[in-house]
Amino acid sequence: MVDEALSAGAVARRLGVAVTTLRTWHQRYGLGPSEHIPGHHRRYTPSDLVRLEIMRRLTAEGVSPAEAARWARQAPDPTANGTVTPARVHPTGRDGGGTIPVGRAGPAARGLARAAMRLDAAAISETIAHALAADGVVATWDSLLRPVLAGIGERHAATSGLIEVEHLMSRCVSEALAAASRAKVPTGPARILLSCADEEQHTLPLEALAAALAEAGVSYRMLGARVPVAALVEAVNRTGPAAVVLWSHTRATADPAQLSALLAAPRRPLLVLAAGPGWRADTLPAGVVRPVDLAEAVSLSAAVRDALHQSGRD
Ligand code: B12
Repeated sequence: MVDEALSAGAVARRLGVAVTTLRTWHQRYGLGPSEHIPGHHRRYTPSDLVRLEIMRRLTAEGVSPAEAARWARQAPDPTANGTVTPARVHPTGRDGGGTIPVGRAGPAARGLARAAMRLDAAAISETIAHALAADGVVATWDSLLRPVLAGIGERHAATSGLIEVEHLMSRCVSEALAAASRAKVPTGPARILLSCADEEQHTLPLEALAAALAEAGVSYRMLGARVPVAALVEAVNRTGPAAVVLWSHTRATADPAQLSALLAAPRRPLLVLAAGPGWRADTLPAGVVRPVDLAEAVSLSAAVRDALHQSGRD
């Protein structure tokens, strides 16, 4: 441990904060160096560093230092050799304690985050349905749902907790997006195929895309989660889509061979979109397009549908 332990100066440089800030975090919030060798200055261990990194990230997002410190202290010890004890001890109250950071998102997102912490499904659903009706799918996704989902992910990464919040929230988001999709079923042939990569379970962004396409009057087919590549190619060959959107949320599911298989399919789509943060730009086969957000995925899909329509091929 001694070898790995760091001085306050070294930790400050790594985190990009002043040494005085570290001192304040130590004195006020107990996030100090835990390695003590008699006769030497105290040193920061890798576990201390993990806690301080959480503290830095959350305070940068606007979470109060006291609140950030509470989450930081709960972080599992990464050096505990398989015996990580996730912080499931929630400090206070019905909402399980703590908050979900939503960055600069507005009051609706804060309200949604609080409802999620309380596991208040009715309030979650009501907030999302209201936003969808008032602002449409893309704005609701970008300004309300994404910040809260990302905040839940952030908290989960810091504490290993909130799995129940993540599941309830996912369920409510799915239901609301499905209801929005059902409310405006587009007519015309479904020329856009939406699919998750093999073993990919993160479907919500694709569900948002489906609802946004429905809202824009673009027909689609949704294959959903965990689609093996052979099944994806089979669906392409049977339905001849103009565009395929393949979602990967994590590196683990982002095998570019899936994209190559689409490009090599007998009924090769005009457009193959590699969507989601899992894909690495430098590993994508030539000819694959990577949309940066929901709005771009919608406009690219609509453009391909329109091009097909104008050429009289649909
Ligand atoms: C909800 C959720 C789940 C739900 C999914 C439910 C569902 N039906 O989708 C469940 C519980 C199933 C789940 C499971 C898992 N999850 Co999860 N999950 C999440 C969470 C909280 C939100 C996912 C989401 O919808 N994100 C959408 C938005 C919020 O993502 P974003 O980054 O802002 O979006 C970017 C781009 O995607 C783009 N964009 C945004 N929207 C759109 C839309 C379109 C159409 C396009 C083109 C682009 C685009 O713009 C953004 C800018 O970068 C994330 C946290 C997170 N930050 O994403 C973790 C997260 C993705 N999950 C994570 C993990 C580890 C898992 C599990 C492995 C956990 C486990 N141990 O079992 C499994 C994975 C299973 C699998 N093989 O797929 C990690 C991934 C870490 C990594 N990078 O590898 C995350 C980041 C949480 C974390 N911080 O640890 N998860």
